[in-house]
Amino acid sequence: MTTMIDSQLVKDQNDAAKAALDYDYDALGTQLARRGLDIEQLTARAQQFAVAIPSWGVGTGGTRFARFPGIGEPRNIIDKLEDCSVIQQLSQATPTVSLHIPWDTPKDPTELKQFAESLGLGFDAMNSNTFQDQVDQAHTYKYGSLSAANQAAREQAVEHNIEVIELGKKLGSKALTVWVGDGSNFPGQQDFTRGFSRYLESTKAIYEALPEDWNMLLEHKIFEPAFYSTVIQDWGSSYLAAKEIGERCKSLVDLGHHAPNVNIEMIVARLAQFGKLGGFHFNDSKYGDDDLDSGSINPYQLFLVFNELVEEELRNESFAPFYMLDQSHNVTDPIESLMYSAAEVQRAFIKALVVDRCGLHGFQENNDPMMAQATLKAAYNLEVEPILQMARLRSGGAINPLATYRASCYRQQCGEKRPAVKGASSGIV
Ligand SMILES: [Mn+2]
Repeated sequence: MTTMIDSQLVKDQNDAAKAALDYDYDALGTQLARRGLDIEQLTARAQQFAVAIPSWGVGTGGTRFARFPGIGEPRNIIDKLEDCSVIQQLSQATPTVSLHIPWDTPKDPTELKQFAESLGLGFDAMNSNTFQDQVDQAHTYKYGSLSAANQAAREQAVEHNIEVIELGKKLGSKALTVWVGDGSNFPGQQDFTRGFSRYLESTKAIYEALPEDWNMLLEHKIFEPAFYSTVIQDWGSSYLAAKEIGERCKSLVDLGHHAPNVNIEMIVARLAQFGKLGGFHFNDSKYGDDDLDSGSINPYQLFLVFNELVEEELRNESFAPFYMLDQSHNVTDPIESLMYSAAEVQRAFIKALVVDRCGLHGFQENNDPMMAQATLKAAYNLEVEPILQMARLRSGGAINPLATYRASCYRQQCGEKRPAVKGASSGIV
């Protein structure tokens, strides 16, 4: 397997950090034992944890309004996969990549799959794109795609999604994520009911092309680019559509796609209870769909989401939603941000495993809100960093991914071998 960062450098960095880690790990192990928990089991769970990297997330400089190109930014899917492999090499929590088509359309899918495998990477959910027009496209999506009034535009959008499925089959993917920007800017512009009916008809046609072992994930978003109404604007619309379309069609929750203060963890519980929670796009936000790094603004919310996921896992052994990061902004090195975010999501998961479930359920049933919330906080406030560090070390990653990455000078090397491309495309969804 090819590693982009010299494994000797990773080892040297780890050797220097190992004594402190052993001390912290032992101390945490003792503390967890007092709570009746085995640190080794938690570390094994951390090692098994995986979240996919969005191919668009490794691009530097993109915002909705302008681009500020960064040093050595990836120019194509090959460069993007190399950057993703650095994230995986050091974090050991991101073994797969989620592609966006046509941004990442490969010339030869078989070659791309082999190249990814040589870097130790696989492919997660495929993302279609009918929210912008491509060069040489016959019918515009200006007034919608899967729900468009124009039948030819709808057929074109369905056909594109089926092409994405076909490509994904060659790459070893197992899911198609569909997000459409379809909606309206003015009251009266579109008929809510007819638009939703057309969307259902189109997505059913896509679902018919879905392989037996695939899932179709519907991503809802409250607004933008449409500012008055959006066809799949909330989890209710997403759930209704997923239920209409078929058993393997489920809802995908992007944490940034809700109104401020919405109780996202309860949405997660609702969808999971009825077998329709298909996956996540993890990110964080202060105001809207900010696409900031996971856990950077509201880490407690992320923990509460995982608290619901762990509850569901206990109820349903086959529960296995798709986990993806979805972030992109322009002030950090994306490799650093994605490594850090993957660890934040992993941290929320481990903390949720630390919750005294039995105690919590008792406090809930006996109406003791004080102790119920204190039980959650007792897990949330625990510093589980030594578990994450040990999991990375044992999986062959870096105890301290950021420090090791900076010591490698990978970005500077990219700056030399990847000359800047002016006006390269980037996108946020
Ligand atoms: Mn998303």
